[in-house]
Amino acid sequence: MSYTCNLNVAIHLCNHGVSITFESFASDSHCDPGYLLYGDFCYHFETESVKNWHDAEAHCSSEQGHLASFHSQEDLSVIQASPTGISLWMGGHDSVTEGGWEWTDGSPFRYIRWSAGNPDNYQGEDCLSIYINGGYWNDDNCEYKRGYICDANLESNT
Ligand SMILES: [Ca+2]
Ligand SMILES: [Ca+2]
Repeated sequence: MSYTCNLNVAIHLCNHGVSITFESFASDSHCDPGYLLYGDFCYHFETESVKNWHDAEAHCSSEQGHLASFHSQEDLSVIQASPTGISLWMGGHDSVTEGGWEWTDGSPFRYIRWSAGNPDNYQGEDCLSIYINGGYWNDDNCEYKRGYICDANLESNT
């Protein structure tokens, strides 16, 4: 397996052939260890250990955050990756009301970037994953074990 890692990427983000580059980030002095500051949020990309969606959210919560929510194309620009074909969990789900998507952090679910044909609720998919090659979203099987993206806002870290 060959790794392609940008020099400004923390080394723990580079595995499974994944290259995740933070386009621009300032000092991460306001973020907890393992988190990188981007915009108003601290992000942690976990690609080394995989969990089902609920366990991933539980892990992010244990670090005073949530699975990540995204609200604009600009937000999503935190993720710049080479083609990899992996999907990571984000905080969106429609497990309360089918088709009623919400973010685990309680922020409004307005911006969407579904991949073509999704959400399709295939066999009852209720959890949102982002396909790193392209950044499009899929409603996905919550029981699949995937890497995930946590975010935590700055306020909760100060
Ligand atoms: Ca669904
Ligand atoms: Ca789907």
